[in-house]
Amino acid sequence: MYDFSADSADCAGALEAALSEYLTGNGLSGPGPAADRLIEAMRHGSLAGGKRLRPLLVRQAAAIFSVPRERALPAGLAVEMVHCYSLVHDDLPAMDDDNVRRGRPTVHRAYDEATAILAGDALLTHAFAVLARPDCHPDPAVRVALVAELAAGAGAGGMVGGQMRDIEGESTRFSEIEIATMQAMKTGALIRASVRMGALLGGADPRALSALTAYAEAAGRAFQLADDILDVTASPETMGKATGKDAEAGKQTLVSRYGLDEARRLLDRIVGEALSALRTFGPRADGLRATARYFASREK
Ligand code: GRG
Repeated sequence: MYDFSADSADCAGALEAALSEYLTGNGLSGPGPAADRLIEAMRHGSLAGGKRLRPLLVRQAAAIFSVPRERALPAGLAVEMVHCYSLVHDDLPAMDDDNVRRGRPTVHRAYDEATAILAGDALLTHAFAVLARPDCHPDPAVRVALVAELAAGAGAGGMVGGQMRDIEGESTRFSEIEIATMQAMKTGALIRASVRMGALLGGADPRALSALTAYAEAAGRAFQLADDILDVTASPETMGKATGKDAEAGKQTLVSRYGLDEARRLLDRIVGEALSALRTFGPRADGLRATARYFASREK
């Protein structure tokens, strides 16, 4: 039987080790050596802490096609590096202006703003270098497909574009569809890319890829809705109110629009959608099933 706790802990451990090994002077050198301060800031922004859910999704989607977990690690590493870069940049004064991330000072607090910008840039850039390496997949066509998938998820039509819409929403009232679109891009696009990259590693046919895309889109919505619910319920000051840190910062969420009870009902429905998208897959999709359920029940 699939054990979510064991698999997610194993994935997080493997990811942390691979990331730590990659983020050394040797791994990062180009025509010249990477500056120590830059390497330290990249390590600060990506190692220690983090649930490593996106690499887990890559691994779980790949498992449907019997891809061994270690073969899914480089693609998972690339997605996690993009995720960590987005958090480093999201914390900057020009964005959310946060002082703490994963229980530690944010990169611009521990170093300085310019270093945090550059550390995020370098994490993003090297993510694609990881995908280009032959150990990511022996077939260069698959590696190219992985690069295109991650770029689409991370770029202007995905995460970065969603962040732009989120910023625009601070001065415009969004419709519910606009909130959902912004969230599908900002948070959902990288979750979608993670699942699809696992499917690409496994050589999924178009039908399987489309079913897994439907799963990923629902899972991404569930993840964001749970995040918005936690924003309200996990903080003692806002407990029971439909205003958490994000809502107070002017961010529009489905919780601030519907209220907590309706948001919780919606979350259950979305998790149901994610699970039904997996109905043609057998027990090998139990990992993805467990993650969708975890998204709805997580406490951090
Ligand atoms: C700045 C280009 C750019 C993009 C920022 C991802 C993002 C877009 C902003 C993060 C803000 C945020 C808290 C969004 C809510 C959803 C989310 C991505 C939460 C953090 O992801 P987790 O819970 O984090 O997987 P860990 O720390 O476990 O990796």
